[in-house]
Amino acid sequence: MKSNPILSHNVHLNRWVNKMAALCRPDQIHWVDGSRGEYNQLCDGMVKQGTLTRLNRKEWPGCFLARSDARDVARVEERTFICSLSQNAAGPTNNWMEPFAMRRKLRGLFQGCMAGRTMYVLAFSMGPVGSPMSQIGVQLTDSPYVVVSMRIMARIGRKVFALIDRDFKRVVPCMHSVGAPLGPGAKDVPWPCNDEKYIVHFPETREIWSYGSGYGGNALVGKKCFALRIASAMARDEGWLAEHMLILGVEDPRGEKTYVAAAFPSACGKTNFAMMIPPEPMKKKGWKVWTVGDDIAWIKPDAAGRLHAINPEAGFFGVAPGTSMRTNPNAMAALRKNTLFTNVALTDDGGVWWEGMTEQPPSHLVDWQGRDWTPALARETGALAAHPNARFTAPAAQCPTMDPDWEKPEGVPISAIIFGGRRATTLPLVYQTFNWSSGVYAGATMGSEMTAAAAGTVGKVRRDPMAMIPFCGYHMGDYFRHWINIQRRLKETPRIFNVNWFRKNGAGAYLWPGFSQNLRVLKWIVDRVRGRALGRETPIGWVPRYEDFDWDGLDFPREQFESLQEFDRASWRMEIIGQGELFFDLHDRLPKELVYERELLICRM
Ligand code: TSX
Ligand code: MN
Repeated sequence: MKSNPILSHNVHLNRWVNKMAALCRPDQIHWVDGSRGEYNQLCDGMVKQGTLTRLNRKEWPGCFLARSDARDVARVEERTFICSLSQNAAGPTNNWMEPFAMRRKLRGLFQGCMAGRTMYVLAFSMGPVGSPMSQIGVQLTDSPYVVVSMRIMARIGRKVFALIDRDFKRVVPCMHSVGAPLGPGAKDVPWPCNDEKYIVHFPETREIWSYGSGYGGNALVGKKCFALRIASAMARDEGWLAEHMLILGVEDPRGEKTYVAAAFPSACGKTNFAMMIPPEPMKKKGWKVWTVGDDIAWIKPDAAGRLHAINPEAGFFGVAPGTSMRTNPNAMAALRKNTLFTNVALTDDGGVWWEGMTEQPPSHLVDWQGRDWTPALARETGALAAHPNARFTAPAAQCPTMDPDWEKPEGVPISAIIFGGRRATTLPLVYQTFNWSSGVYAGATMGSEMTAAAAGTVGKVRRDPMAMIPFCGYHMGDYFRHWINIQRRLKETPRIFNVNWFRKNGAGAYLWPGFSQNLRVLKWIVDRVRGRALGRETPIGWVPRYEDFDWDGLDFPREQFESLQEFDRASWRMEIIGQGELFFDLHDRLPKELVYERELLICRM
C-alpha cells in the first residue's frame, strides 16, 4: 500500500495500522505530521474537491466554510452504542449491543470502506502534550475534514507520535470512516457519508469505532467519544472525573483567582458563560473572568487532596446561531481567523452569517445548503440561513480571555462546582448545597425545560444529570456512586452550587438579565467559597440575601430579587416527585446516599 514516511516506530501501532488498512483497503496511507504546511495542503485539496469554500482573506483570514450533507448535521444519539460485556454495565440510558455481535457488524461495515480514499493516521493528545492528566489516541480516518478539525480541537501529529515512541504511552485506538468507498474513477461528492451510522464505544478495551458520519461529535472522536464516554470509564477505574463542564477562573479585586467548573444541559449558554465579560462597574473594580475550557473538564485529586482540572481540548466547537457581539464578544474575537465554519450561511462578500449574529440580516445570502436566501424568503417560509446546529471550530488560544494557566500540565485548582438548567419556575437564581452529597443530589436531579415543541412537550422538565446523559460511558447509577466516592479522596471539598438564569415571572418575562450580570452570582459564589458571605438557610440549601450581592451599576429591586430566589413549597413538592421518576429507572444501582438525600429534603420541607 502507498504511504508517506511512517511517523512512529512503535510495533504495536504499526501492526494495528497495517491490519486496519488491510480491512479498509484505502488507496493510500498518510501519517499526519500536524504541520501548518500539511494543514494548508489538506485545505487546498478540499477547496478543489468542493468540500470547503475559502472565505474573504481580508475579513476572515485563514477561514473556511464547509457545507455538510443535509442528512449529516448532528450527533446521532440513537445510533450511539456502549458495548460493554454486560448490558447492565452500560445501564438503561445507553444503547447497548453485545460486543462480539457488534464487532462482527463493524467488520462488515469497515471492509473495503476506504476504497479510493486516503487513510490518515492521526495521533492526538487530549490535554497538553506530556501532561500527567492527558490521554493519547490514534484515529484512523478517511476524512481530511476530520484531520483539519482535529488540528484545531486537539494537539496532533509528530509531537504525539514522539510521546508514543518515547514513553510507550497507552493509546486509545479510534477507527473512523465516512462509509463512502469510491470505485475506480468514480467522482467524489463534497460531503461523503452513509445513511447507516454507528458510533460505537468498547469501554472495557477502550476502543472507538465510528462509521457513516463526518460531522462533529460523531467524527471528531477525541471530543465526546473519547474525552467523555471512554474517559468517564477510565476515570471511574482510576479515581478521577471526566465531566461535561466548562472551567473558568474568577479574579477578584484582590487579584486572587477562584476556579469553578460548571455543567449545564444544552441551550443554556455554556460557552457564553465560559467567556463572560464583567459588567462595567465591576470591571473597573478589578473583577475579571478567565477561560480555561467551554465544554469538557478532566478533574483529578492531586497529592494534597485538592481537585485539579484540565481542559482536554485545544479549541472550541461552538454552536454558531445565537453567538454575537452582544451574547459573546470573546467567541466572536476567537473565530475571526483560522476558523472552520460548518453549515453557516455565506455572504456576498465571502463572509459568514448566522441567525442571531446581527440584528439585521444581510439582504442576500447563500444558505447552509447552497441555496439563495433573502430576509423576505425567511419571512414567507421561515427558511433558516444557517442550520440550527451550525458550528465554528476555532483555536482556543485565539480567545482573548484564555487563562494564562489554561495549558498548565497539572491543571487549575477547582474550588466550586456549579450545576444549572433552564427552568422557568421553582429553581432559584442560585443556591449552595449543604455539602458534597447534597451537591451530588443537585447534580443528579438537574434538568432543563423543553423550549421547542419538536422534541416533546413544552415546559416538561427533561432530566439530564450532570449534563452527562448522552456522554456517560457506563451506568448512571454507578456514575453517581463514583461521584459520592470521590469525596473520600479529598482533603478540601469544593463547594457545590446550583444556578438558573432562566426563571420567569407570571407574565413570562425573564426575572434575571443574565449574561455579564451573572458575574454578580459568581461573586457571591466566590465569597461563599472564601468564607466572606453569610447565607440564609432554606430547605434546599444556602441562598444569598439581597445585601450579599454587589448591585453596583444594576438597578435591580429587592422585590424582584425575592421572587427570583423564592422558595415555593408547592412547586418543590412537584419537583421532588419529578426527581423520583429518574431514580426509578436507575434504582438497581442508585447509591443509597441519593435516596437518603431525597428523604432529608422531604423532611426539611
Ligand atoms: O447564554 C446565556 N446566558 C449565559 C451567559 C453568560 N443566555 C443565552 C442562552 C441561549 C444559548 C441567556 N439567555 C442568559 C444567560 O445568562 N439569560 C438568558 C435569558 C434572557 C434573554 C434576554 C434577556 C434577558 C434574559 N434580555 C434582553 O435580551 C434585553
Ligand atoms: Mn457539549
